Amino acid sequence: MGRAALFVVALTGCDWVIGLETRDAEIDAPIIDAAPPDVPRVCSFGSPGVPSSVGSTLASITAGDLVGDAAIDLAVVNTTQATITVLEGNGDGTFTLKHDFGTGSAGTKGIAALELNGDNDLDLVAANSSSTTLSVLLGIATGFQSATLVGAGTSPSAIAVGDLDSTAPLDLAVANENNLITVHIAMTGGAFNSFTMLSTPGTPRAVAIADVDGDGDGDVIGASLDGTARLFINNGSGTFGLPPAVLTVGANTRAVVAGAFGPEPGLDLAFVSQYLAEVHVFANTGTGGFSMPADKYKVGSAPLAMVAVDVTMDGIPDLVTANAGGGTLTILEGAADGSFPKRTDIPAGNTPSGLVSADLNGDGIPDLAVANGVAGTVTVLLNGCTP
Ligand SMILES: [Ca+2]
Ligand SMILES: [Ca+2]
Ligand SMILES: [Ca+2]
Ligand SMILES: [Ca+2]
Repeated sequence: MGRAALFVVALTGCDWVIGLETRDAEIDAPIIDAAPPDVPRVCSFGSPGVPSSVGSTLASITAGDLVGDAAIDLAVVNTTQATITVLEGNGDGTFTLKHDFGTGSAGTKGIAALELNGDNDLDLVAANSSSTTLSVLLGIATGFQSATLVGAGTSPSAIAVGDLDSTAPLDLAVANENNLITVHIAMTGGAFNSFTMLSTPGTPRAVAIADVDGDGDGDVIGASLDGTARLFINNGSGTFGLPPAVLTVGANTRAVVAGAFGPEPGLDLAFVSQYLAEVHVFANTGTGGFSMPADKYKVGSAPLAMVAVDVTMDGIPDLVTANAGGGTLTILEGAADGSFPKRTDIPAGNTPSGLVSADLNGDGIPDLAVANGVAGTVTVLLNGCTP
C-alpha cells in the first residue's frame, strides 16, 4: 500500500519548500541539513498513517502512555458520539489498535491526560460542553474504567493541568462558557472536592496553568471569545485573592500556552485568535507582568489549537497552530530574543482542530498529532528535525 510522506525543506537564505511524495515502502528518512550551521535548519515531517477514521467531530487530542506498554498512545474526543477513542501506539509512530470509551455525558470537547490516583496508570479527564460535568476515566492496565462525572460550570470546554496547591496529584483549571474558570483541586486518591469559581467574562474557551510570577505555584490564565484574557495569581494554596489582570487579546481566542520564549526570566504567554488568524505573544516583565501591546504573528486560517514545543530542536521553543480553515499547521519558529520571525505552513489533513506534541516514535524528538475535526481522522506528523 502506498504511503505519503510530507517533507519540508529550508533552503539557504530562502523560504521553506513544502512537498508531497508517495513511496511504497518505508517512510522517507529525514532530509539532512548539509548546509553550514549559520543558515536555517532543515526539517521534514513524515506521516506514517493511522486508522483513517477514528470517530466524528473530533474536538481535541492528547497523548501519553495510556495502555501501559511504554509506547505513547493518543486519545481523541468524539464530540457527537460522546466518546474518547484511544489509538494504541506501536512505539514507532504508527497506531493500529483502536478502543472507544464513553464519557457518559453529551458534547465532550476538551481532554487531558494526567495521573490522578497514584497507581501509575495514566488517567483521563474530559469536559462535557452540553452539560455541567467533567468525565474522569481512571486508567487500568488494559484501558479505562467507566467514566465518573464530576461537577463543573456550565458548558465546560477546555481543560488545563498543573499544580495549584503544591501537593500531588496535579490539579485542573477548566474554561466554562458561562463566564467561569473553575478550579478543581485533586485530592489524594484522585477525587475532586467542590470547585472554586473564577469570574471570567466574555465566554472563556481557552485556559492554561503556568507559574507566571515565578513564586513556585501555578497561576491560571483564561481567555475568552470576546478578546479578553484574565490572569489569576495563585495565593499558593489554590485560592486566588486579587482581581485578575486583564490582557487584550484577539477575538475568538481558542488557545493559550506559556513558555520561556525570550531570554528574560519568567514565563511568557501566547494566545491564538481564530478570528484574526494571529498569535499574540506577551513577554513577561520578570515579575508576572506583561509587556503590551503583544507581538503579533499571522498563521493559517481559523486556528483552533496551539502548542509550544521546540520542534526545530535548537533549544528555543517554537509555536505550532492547527488551522481548521486551511488544513494546515503553522510553525512559528522561535528566535533567541523571544520573537518568532520565521513561519512555515505544512499540510495536516482536513480541518485540523486539535493538536498535541509528544515523542510518538521514541527517538527523543517531539512529534505532532492532529485531530481532524470534520473528517474524523487523525494525522500523525513525525518530526525529522535533528539537534
Ligand atoms: Ca491512574
Ligand atoms: Ca505563581
Ligand atoms: Ca526551536
Ligand atoms: Ca519523535
